[in-house]
Amino acid sequence: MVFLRRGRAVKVTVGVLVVVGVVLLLATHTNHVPDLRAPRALMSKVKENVEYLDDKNGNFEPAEIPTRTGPGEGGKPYQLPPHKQNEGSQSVSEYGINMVVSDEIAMDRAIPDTRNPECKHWQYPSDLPTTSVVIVFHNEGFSTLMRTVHSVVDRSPPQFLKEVLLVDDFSNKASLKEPLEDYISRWNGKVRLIRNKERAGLIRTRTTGAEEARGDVILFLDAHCEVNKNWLPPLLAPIYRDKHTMTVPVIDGVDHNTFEYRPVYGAGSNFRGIFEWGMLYKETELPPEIERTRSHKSEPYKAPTHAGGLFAINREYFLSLGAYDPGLLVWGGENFELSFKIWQCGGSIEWVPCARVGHVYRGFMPYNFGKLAEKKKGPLITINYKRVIETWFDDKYKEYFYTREPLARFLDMGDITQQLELKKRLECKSFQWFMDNVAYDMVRKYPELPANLHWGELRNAATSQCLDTLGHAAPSLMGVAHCHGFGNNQLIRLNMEGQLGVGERCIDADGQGVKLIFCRLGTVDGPWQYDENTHVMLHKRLGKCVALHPQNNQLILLPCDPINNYQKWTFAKITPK
Ligand code: UD2
Ligand code: MN
Repeated sequence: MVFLRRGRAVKVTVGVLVVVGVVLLLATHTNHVPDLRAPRALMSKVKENVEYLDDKNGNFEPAEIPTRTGPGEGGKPYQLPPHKQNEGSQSVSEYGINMVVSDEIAMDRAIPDTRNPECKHWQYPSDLPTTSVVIVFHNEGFSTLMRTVHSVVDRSPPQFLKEVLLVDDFSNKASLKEPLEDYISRWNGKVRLIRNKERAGLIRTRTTGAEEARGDVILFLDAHCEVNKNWLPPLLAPIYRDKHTMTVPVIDGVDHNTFEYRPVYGAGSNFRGIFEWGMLYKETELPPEIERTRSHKSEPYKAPTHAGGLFAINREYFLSLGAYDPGLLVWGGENFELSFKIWQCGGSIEWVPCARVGHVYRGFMPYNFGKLAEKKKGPLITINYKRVIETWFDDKYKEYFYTREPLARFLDMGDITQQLELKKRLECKSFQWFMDNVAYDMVRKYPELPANLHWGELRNAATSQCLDTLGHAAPSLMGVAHCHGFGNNQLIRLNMEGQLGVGERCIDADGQGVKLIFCRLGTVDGPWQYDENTHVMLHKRLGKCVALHPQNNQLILLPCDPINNYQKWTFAKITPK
């Protein structure tokens, strides 16, 4: 487990070379080239490795900071006193974040070190690339934005931090005008601010940030983050080794109400980013194939995709990939676009357990898409997904997306000629290659989808109402409601294997009624059979049919009666609005 730079190898003694040989052999043997120098305590297998350490290498672990007390210190939750709670709730509706709480907490508070203890021992080269941390923001709260900046400046070795580049996506809050400029002047130019002249959305604003950045590496963060101890070197080292590698930190949670800092999972667990066929982002445990090749749980590992907000990449490499597809609008899908592009066109993505960053997950999106959304008809995020899959998926896989999101077929995604040209010019590999070599564990959870036999609103013949999730999250009872023709909670699909689905959820039934449930991972079949002639929906396992109770309007299963209108259902067409 050695991180060796070519130039330095000449200096080492013959004895050391033998050890290096053994190590390299081991590495090729396991078909796994480790990224970082192993924790020294764990090196005994290959002898002490002190020889490889030249004095310029280091682990960049900062000194312990004396514990402070105060609101939110140590990542503890903070509760407002009663007389401030009202104001607090109001700020949540404005920002999706309790800004009154945030304002009470020091902008340079301490947070718990959530890393695997091994992380303290990794050694990194001394000449890692310089970094521009790029933070795009639109109407974010001042203290959360500045807490992000403080954490970056305070927890990054200064020689690797070229700058923090703030890119304002046309915010209109007074606190983000002069007060922001005044505040960042304390960093004497290390923190730079540029502003969009009109709203561009987060995706295009990130591309602007990349173009303007001055560091070798660009590292994107959301505007409500707190980076954890010694987060930067582990993200830079894999890029230093191979500049076609993009790196991703592990994202811890910061509560939007109390600012409690919570590790997303224990230091011993590792997950990686995947997606389901409706292009919802998911995470899954490291597959055994990868786990087997690893000698340390704190080592970086390859991952098919990432959540989107937080990652580092060589700036020129990012720009050579065309940055983000400029046709993507505002928010969503850009994480997939970049991931497929990187993997299929010869690069790779690594998740880095020793880099932890806290992120405030908001309950809702506090901003609207403004004029950017008016220009496009149809749900903007699905349009983004469509651009991405039409560019990067093979035909077979495109069908899975349209099976899961049938309305997407009718959406206008704009022109993707340039994206297809880029794919050709860079001689990118097929999506099948990506599925076979990178995301091979995905089908274990999200198998290839059988086609839909029917989809649309499921209308009852007696009341003309439609089956509806009623906006409830699974698991919950399904109901009926006035048919609205927009799809969403009323867009029901029945596939060839008898699975009834709505969005990413499935429908089943028991003695209590018809239920919205979590689909059983790894399966695509279900208990349903629809009779196109009699219009009954049979639950094969229970041998009964879906009926609407004439008195209480609830859904129940009854012995099938094809004459009874309360048991008759038709799939009615939905067209995108
Ligand atoms: C996630 C990502 C986010 C982005 C998004 C999909 C994480 C932790 N977050 O949603 O980075 O990839 O998925 O696109 O992975 N912003 C603008 N202009 C806008 C809208 C947002 O500059 O028009 C800024 C916003 O202030 C924030 C960043 O973009 O700094 C991300 O937006 P978000 O925090 O609302 O996205 P999030 O975390 O829900
Ligand atoms: Mn965010």
